[in-house]
Amino acid sequence: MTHMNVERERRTFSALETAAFDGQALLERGTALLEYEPPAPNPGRAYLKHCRSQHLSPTARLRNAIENHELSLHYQPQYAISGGRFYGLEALARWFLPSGESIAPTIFVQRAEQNGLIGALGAWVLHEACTTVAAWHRDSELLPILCVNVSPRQISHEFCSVLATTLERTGFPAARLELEITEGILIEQPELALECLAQWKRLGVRISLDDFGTGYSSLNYLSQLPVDRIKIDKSLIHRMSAEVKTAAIVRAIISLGADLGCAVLAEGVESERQLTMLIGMGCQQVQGYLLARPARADKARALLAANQGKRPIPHPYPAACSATASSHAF
Ligand SMILES: [Ca+2]
Repeated sequence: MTHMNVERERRTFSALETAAFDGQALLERGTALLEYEPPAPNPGRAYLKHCRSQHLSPTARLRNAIENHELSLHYQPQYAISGGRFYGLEALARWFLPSGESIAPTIFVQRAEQNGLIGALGAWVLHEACTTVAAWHRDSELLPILCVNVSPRQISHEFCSVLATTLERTGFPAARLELEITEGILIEQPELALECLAQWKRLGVRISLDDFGTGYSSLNYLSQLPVDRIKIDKSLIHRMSAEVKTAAIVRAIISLGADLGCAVLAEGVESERQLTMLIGMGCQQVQGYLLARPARADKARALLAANQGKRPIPHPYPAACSATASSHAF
């Protein structure tokens, strides 16, 4: 560990102590304070350059990558603030070219959404994540909450079938799977979206509302969607230390979550100040580079093992969020 890392760790631990956060346990588990890696410059240009070198269109190249399993998954830990306990893992798709360059997820996910490949990409991510973590469970009883992002463009009856089939074939317990959606799912085909979410709930899967606080963020969505957890968008977390009004919004979302019986997680926590503020506001869960960055499956598994031993994590939040949710959660 470099001197900079050591110093950063020391300062962060001090902040955690001040906030009565169980930072010691967190740090001892070796998960904290990994260096922030800036995104590659001009990620779109690197992708186009690569496609030209392969004499393929960007869409055809992506299709090949999905079919040939060139993508991989990284897993970013999430922590419960109380006790600094490992809460779960968010699966994140990554694409590394043979040259070692990586294609930013924003580039290939957007292209997949625009060119009809999002179904195949989403199905692969779900299957790969469930297969990987189900194997951890079989081998060593490790079973975190597994969070998988679902694009609004994936919402379909076909995806519901993919979900049911994946759970059945991989043996991954539905109650440990959490699908992350955004309010965008209600914009294009709201009736279909609500139908699909009801099907997910019938399968026993949990649902979180991702990127909350951006876009429309209509409170009406919260009453319509059967969500179990709210994830506060990282843009709010980044701005709240400098903007009093943004801090007030974050505090209000945390309070709203508590009133609705939803867990609330803050995304993109990158500084001690942000963490201390969130603890003061009563936030329950955090995710971000301050604590741990996304890691390859083997590293994520090692982190989980170091944090949890061989004990499964107790179910983190028993109640669904909205009145609508309870009608679906049978
Ligand atoms: Ca997410």
